[in-house]
Amino acid sequence: MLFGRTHKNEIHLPVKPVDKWVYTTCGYCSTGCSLEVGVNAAGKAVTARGVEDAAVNRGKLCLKGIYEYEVFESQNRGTVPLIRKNHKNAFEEKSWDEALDQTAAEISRIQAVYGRDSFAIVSTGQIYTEEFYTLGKLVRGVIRTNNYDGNTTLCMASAVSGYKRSFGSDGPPGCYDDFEHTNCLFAIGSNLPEQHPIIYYRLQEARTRRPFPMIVVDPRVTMLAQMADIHLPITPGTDLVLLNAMAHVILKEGLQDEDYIRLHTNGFEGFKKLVNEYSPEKAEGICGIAADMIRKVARIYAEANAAMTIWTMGINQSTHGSDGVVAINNLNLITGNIGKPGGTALSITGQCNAMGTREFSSCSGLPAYRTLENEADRAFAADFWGVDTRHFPDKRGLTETDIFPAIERGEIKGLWLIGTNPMTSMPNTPQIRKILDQLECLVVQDAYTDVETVQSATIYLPAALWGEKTGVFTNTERRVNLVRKVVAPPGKAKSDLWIFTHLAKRFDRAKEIKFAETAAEVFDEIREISKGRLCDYSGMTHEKIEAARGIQWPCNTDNEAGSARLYTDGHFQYPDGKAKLIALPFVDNNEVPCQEYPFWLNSGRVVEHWHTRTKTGKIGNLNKFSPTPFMEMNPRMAAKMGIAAMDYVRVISRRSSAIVLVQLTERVAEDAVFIPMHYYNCVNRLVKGLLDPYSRQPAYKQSAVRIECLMDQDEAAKTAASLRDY
Ligand SMILES: Nc1nc2c(c(=O)[nH]1)N[C@H]1C(S)=C(S)[C@@H](COP(=O)(O)OP(=O)(O)OC[C@H]3O[C@@H](n4cnc5c(=O)[nH]c(N)nc54)[C@H](O)[C@@H]3O)O[C@H]1N2
Ligand SMILES: Nc1nc2c(c(=O)[nH]1)N[C@H]1C(S)=C(S)[C@@H](COP(=O)(O)OP(=O)(O)OC[C@H]3O[C@@H](n4cnc5c(=O)[nH]c(N)nc54)[C@H](O)[C@@H]3O)O[C@H]1N2
Ligand code: SF4
Ligand SMILES: [Mo]
Repeated sequence: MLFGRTHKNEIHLPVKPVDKWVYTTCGYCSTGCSLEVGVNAAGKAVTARGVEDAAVNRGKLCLKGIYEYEVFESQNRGTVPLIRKNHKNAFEEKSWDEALDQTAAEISRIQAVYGRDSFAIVSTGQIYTEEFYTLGKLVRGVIRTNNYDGNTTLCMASAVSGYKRSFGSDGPPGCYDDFEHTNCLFAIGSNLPEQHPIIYYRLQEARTRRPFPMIVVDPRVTMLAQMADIHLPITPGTDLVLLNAMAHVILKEGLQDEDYIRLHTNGFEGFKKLVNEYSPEKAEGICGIAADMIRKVARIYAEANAAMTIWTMGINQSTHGSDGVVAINNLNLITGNIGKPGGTALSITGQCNAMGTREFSSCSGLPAYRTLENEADRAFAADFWGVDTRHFPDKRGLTETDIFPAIERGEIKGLWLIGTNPMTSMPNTPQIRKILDQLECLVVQDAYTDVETVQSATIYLPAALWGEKTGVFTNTERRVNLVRKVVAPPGKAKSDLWIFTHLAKRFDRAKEIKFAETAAEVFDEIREISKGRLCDYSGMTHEKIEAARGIQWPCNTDNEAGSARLYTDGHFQYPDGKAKLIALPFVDNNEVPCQEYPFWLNSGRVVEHWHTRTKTGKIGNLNKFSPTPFMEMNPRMAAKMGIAAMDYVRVISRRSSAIVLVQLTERVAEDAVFIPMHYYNCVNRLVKGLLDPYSRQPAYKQSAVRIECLMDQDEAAKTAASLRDY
């Protein structure tokens, strides 16, 4: 006899006639999945599929990638340039000529009246590398403001800073294939299954084939923590203490790799002296992890033939973000786990092209990891572009998080935002609104008109989105991958590349500088300018990239197929070729819970939404999972406070307050709550966002709040809705 449901209806997949499949790379997270979009005979995108022979995703996609093609027909796309006198007036539709003339005129006027650096520019991690490169040339060569940054300061700045301090350069040394070789995975402040689902799939596939211990450090019981062998629910903001104590145990018990330390590092003595002060017992008192457990994980890590660490925002978004990254690098250097299969310190990147901006946007320096501080680098870039080297500043200007206070102080009068929405994503958003409204000119270049920042804009430039233009992204493992144009942008929207090159034409000083107009031509320039650098693209072309389904830099004539790992020979980017071991004392400077604000406020992401939801909030199959702001709260604490599931509560910090629905879950500790970052007028009204001293990245993960019950739930629902509607 047969058991089970033997009589099943056949599965019928809806027929979507596809005329051609267009090769792209997903435009959400930095996993970098290859996906093909199916286009019908009428030229409409109707479906998508993962690319089976792609090294990254092997045919798989997460739910965001599957539905990404629906953005082509999403609501509230910008289709025409808009201008108004100030944010209180109504917008008027304008031609591109009028909008670009006015943008150039405003930049010139503000610079003439208040000085070169009084006009600031903040871009993104979500446009193509060719666009970043062109923007960099426009800003450094033509506009010449030094107050130019990317939203990557909210995201990857601590990883960049930490890599530079340890290895002498930015650049993640490892790759996803390291999961196939490692004997221990240490994941700290990263929730891979929700935020990088396909990297997680690669990890799980490797663990299924060949089990190895996974240790997860996160104050919240995330999906990754649930899959771990050991979960360390650390006291928020104290990772540095745990990492120092692990190094303490390793050195005390002689588990370090002496040869590696001697041959490839500097600074061992000072480092040893410092970690000697961080006994597991002392660490336990600060980070809340039992001393014996610290000893245990340190031994597992150091005794593994190959051990790797991955991390994301739990480390980067902290007052010791940069130090946390250096501490991870320290741990890997003393155990000889850099540049070897399965032995690495791999920062899991955020946005689809956060790497591209680091490599080529010239935000914090000059193209291909050149720096403004280095005279030879300045001379090279000036000569390459045909710019007088004296126009380059000799150190980087303000970061995004310092640009806003400078606007408040009246030092910056004009701002151009490209592909970022600080009115929802920066800490303390009520203050951000006041600051933006203070500007004489705010230019917003975005694909959508309902981006909250547009409410304060004087000029709005409608941009084409992913898949409406051609170009490349670099993913977490340094893999450069191609997005081909699938459909035309709506209305008069133009690619960012088009906008940059056409804006450049408005400035007399651009006359001597050549701006390539197509992505393929710009890519040729990138190949040339990167030749011989760590991020060498010289062996790649768009066609080669598509055929290989992505190529990892460095790629040149010696390395035609690209490079899986950096520093395989133990030679680092410091002049003497050695990495630095750096002593890192822990400074406890966070906002911590107190009697008046007794809860830790943690914030982050859910799998179905992307950041400020300008894209995913409009895709029905994604938005339906979490259409409203909510807060995870521990059921025991909720019961003590008389709060039931799905109640509205008011959450109050020293900055402001927000109203959220309560979701009860054991994922959070009794003294902690978690609110996703995706909703306007919500968690970032509350977040303090203290800055890391090196990276200037905000500590989004640690603030103190209190919770108030609301008697009139109908009224609360109305207030919550009105807060969202601005
Ligand atoms: N679905 C989806 N995926 C995304 C994104 C998205 O918006 N949606 N955004 C992309 C971007 S830009 C980024 S940067 C990444 C972010 O990817 P992740 O960093 O993995 O995601 P987050 O949820 O921001 O934070 C990760 C974890 O840090 C933990 N954490 C909080 N405080 C601490 C602490 O003090 N110590 C430690 N060790 N951990 C702590 C949080 O509890 C949380 O589980 O995701 C990328 N992928
Ligand atoms: N509380 C809290 N806040 C956080 C975080 C957190 O963990 N907690 N995480 C921080 C992190 S890691 C990040 S990365 C930031 C993200 O913060 P933002 O960058 O502000 O968020 P996005 O919603 O991704 O904004 C990108 C914008 O670019 C537009 N866009 C998309 N594609 C294109 C294009 O091709 N061209 C142009 N011109 N525009 C385009 C989108 O419509 C959108 O408005 O948020 C930060 N804020
Ligand atoms: S894992 Fe990231 S890159 Fe891959 S499909 Fe999902 S959102 Fe896109
Ligand atoms: Mo990010």
